[in-house]
Amino acid sequence: MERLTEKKLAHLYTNANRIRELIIESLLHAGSGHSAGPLGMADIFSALYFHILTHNPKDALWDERDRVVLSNGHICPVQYATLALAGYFPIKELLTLRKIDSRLQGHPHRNSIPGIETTSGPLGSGLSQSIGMALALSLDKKRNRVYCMMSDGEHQEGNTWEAVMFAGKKKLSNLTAIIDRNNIQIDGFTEDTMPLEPFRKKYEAFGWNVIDVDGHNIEEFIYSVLEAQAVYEKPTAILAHTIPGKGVTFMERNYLWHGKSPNKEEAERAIKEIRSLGNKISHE
Ligand SMILES: Cc1ncc(C[n+]2csc(CCOP(=O)(O)OP(=O)(O)O)c2C)c(N)n1
Ligand SMILES: [Mg+2]
Repeated sequence: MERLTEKKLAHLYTNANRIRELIIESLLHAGSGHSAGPLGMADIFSALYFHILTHNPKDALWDERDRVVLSNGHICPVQYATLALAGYFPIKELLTLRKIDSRLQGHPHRNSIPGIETTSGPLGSGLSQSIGMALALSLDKKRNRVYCMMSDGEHQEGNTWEAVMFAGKKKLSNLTAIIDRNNIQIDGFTEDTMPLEPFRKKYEAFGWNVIDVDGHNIEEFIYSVLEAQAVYEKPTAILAHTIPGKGVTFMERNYLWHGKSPNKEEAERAIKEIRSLGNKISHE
């Protein structure tokens, strides 16, 4: 990973807000879809694709690439926007989100567009898939790393915990789970629906290294990934504390925006607000 300069950091925040704008535009054109999760993960996706990952947008299946598995497939508008901005496919294609015959379906399809490693949507499968990749890469003595993007809500799926247990046993240090700890799920707060706390202790009990970070502090997030890379004999879970809907005040922390897209007036207000952020540090 290259050194993180002030200039690069500002660039990562600018890209995060550009990603937010693209999310809103694509959701407006789609007329349906998920707003809160994608907006909340924009800073992390910017940090990943524009600083952390070893990847090549012109050669998506490059053997040396790191793998990003989007286990919580419903937040794909953030991955689509990031992939387009990084040059995997044309930005204008984002306006085809959720249209019939589009490559950008409401939940990602592996063979549709470059940069998507797995088909997802049914929650709770991504960690097992990531483990398969991480185990195969380590058996082949490859240096590629696997990043599994997960949500807090999908930890209510039992098979997620089978995967957590297996990765701990196998000491998969090339695997990093990045968990969107935004405290919301489809119809309420996680702790009201099915409590996950003590979240950190559960992962630790299964043999994982756990790091809590502010998911809107890109610098802090990048350092947590560097720590994960330095830890041997344990997989790492980064508990990224995020604000659902981050960047659009009227969506922030409101679970009703979990699976709702903005109308024209809401989208205009949202884009105006996001543009006013520029490269301002998101967590300030
Ligand atoms: C196996 C499975 N069960 C149910 C759903 C329906 N579903 C889609 S998103 C979601 C909420 C999960 O919580 P989380 O991912 O934390 O939501 P977010 O933070 O993105 O709002 C549910 C229940 C699903 N996609 N897969
Ligand atoms: Mg959630």
